[in-house]
Amino acid sequence: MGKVNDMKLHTMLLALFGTALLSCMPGFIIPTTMPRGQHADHTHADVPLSAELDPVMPTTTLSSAAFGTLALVLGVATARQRRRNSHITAPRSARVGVAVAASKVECVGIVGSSGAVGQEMLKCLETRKFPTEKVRLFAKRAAGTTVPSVFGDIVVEPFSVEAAQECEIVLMAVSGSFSEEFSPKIMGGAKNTTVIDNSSAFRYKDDIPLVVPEINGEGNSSAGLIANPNCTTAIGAMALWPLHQKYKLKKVLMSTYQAASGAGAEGMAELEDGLAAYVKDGKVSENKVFAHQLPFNVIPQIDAFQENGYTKEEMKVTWELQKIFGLSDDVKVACTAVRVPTLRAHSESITIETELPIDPAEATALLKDAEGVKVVDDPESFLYPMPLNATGQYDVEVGRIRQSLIFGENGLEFFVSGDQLLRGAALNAVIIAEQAVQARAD
Ligand code: 2RA
Repeated sequence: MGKVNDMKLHTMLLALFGTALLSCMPGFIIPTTMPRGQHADHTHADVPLSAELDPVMPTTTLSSAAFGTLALVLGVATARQRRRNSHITAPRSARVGVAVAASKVECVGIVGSSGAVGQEMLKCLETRKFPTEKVRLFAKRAAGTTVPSVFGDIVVEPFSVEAAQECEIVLMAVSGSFSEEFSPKIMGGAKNTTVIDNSSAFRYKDDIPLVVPEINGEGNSSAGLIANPNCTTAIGAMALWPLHQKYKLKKVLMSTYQAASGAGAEGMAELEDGLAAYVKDGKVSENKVFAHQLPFNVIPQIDAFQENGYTKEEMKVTWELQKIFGLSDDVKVACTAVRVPTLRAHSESITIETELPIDPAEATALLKDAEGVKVVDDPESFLYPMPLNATGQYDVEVGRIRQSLIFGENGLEFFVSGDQLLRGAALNAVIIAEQAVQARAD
């Protein structure tokens, strides 16, 4: 075999191996590029990777040898990091649902089940052994297909309010406009259906609870309609809440590093295709989803700019932390949200000023005990939160914990990485559902 053929074979093997390796990694999703309606990053829907009722579901299929090589590098790095972190304990957030084992419902429905969030919801129901007899899946284009699951083979159904109302719990992984129209129609009915909505449609309505279950689930789990927060808020909230309880937040300054998948399957595809084109032709392909080229770049704009100069993504952090934590108006929260060329898991650099003096060692001990938080903070051993490690994990990683040079003994700085499809979407919704099952039994 000639040298060129040898090289081709070598490259193909690398591609195949890289792809196979990634497909074995839980939570590491590589999308096939299936065109959907295009949306610029600043206007994208609030439910990443899930469309109205028939989102693209990324699966592991890569054709480009160049990208396979990239996948190999990413895969090896992830596996290596996982091994280095193998001392870290299993997710504590799993404990939140344990109490529901004694209660059970007949049916849980997922609307928008073929999107990434919908699929992650099913995985969470499975891995957490959700106490239900049956799971029903609703989607448009995927209707009629069969999804094997631990609940048996599930035939995906076309959505109808009547069918969804046959479930006691319905998880909505759809766009804001779809949810706005149908969630109120689904809730209640013969089964007194509880709707848990992952869109932004109801988040800021006074009479709808906005819930991170470990924080304000209690007392909110018997509501007919419960909203899930934006992923950026949910990830930061996990670290901020225990600190707020003990030291009382005065100011929160957040800068985010948000993965391409926050902008949907098209966002991931644009990053991958751009990198593949660069490897092949030395030129990144044209951006359509993001306002600018994402490969080799960072973009300080996510969602639309508001009159005050902040983007909507940034204001969501302010509005939602205020609502979930019940913060008074004199607690100030500000965020700068930035898109970075990673595939999955968002990271956040957070600085806080607190009313009470805050000692980094004491704060670290507090965070180690906090539900849904994993402290990864051993800089000497190069251990700190990173999106590659946070991918596929229930817990949000917190590290780089240090006294703030700005706020002195009343200030702390830290870095957070969390899987936004899990903590920021599917897992959060499923834990809310577990609490709702318990509330129905009480
Ligand atoms: C993003 N947080 O990353 C948004 C998705 N809701 O774009």
